[in-house]
Amino acid sequence: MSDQFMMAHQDYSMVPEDLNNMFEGSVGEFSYMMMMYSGAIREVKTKLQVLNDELSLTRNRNPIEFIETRIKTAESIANKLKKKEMPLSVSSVRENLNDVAGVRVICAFLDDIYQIASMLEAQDDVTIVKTKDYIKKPKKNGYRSLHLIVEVPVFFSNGKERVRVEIQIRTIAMDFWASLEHSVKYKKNVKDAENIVWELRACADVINRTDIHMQSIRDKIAYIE
Ligand code: 0O2
Repeated sequence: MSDQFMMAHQDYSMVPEDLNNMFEGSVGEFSYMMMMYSGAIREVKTKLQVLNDELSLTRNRNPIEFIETRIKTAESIANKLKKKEMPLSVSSVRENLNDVAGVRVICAFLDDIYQIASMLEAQDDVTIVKTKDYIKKPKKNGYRSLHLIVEVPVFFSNGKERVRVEIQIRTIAMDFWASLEHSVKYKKNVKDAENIVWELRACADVINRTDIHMQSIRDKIAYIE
């Protein structure tokens, strides 16, 4: 596994024993917040699965290859808040972090990414908080992906909460690249690091051209179907 994303849900009740030293407030409050994020992930995942099922029936193809989810660990939440020089409290997490709940959607083709994004945007209980299009405007290192920060309602016994989720949508090829790049980033003492950065950048360009080419082949096939 390359990063914290995985197929199954993490247990949100698993919080470190020294949590009290990391965050203001009780462990109960923190666990409740994590449970809310977990609920939001389920809501988003279900929405995506329903869309995929519908397109499978109406267009005879599945735009989504697979979906991964992850909840940031308490430790990485604390690290991110410290880096941003924000207070370490439950309210600060909710106000200042957009990616505690993460959903990654892997598609075969470029068009699928934008189709999934626009279908989600059209749902009236989904609020788009922010869009970062790293496909149209890739990062310097070659990273490509469409990021949506959304807010979805999660229903509890005493009412509903609007909870933020970061959705990363990318092709299989972009995902392959990002996994390797992520693992390099977190490895210490990588030999010839400068050259690896250059090589990854070159691979990102090849992958981009291949994604565009694959899309054009698919369009030709779809035309004669
Ligand atoms: P992890 O381990 O995946 O959780 P923000 O304050 O939210 O605007 P942030 O968090 O830098 O700023 O937002 P951005 O740029 O949208 O990045 C969020 C996530 O996208 C990252 O989370 C990564 O998962 C992924 N990502 C962004 N840039 C890169 C990159 O250059 N390479 C790879 N492999 N992934 C990237 P985390 O918290 O960094 O990591």
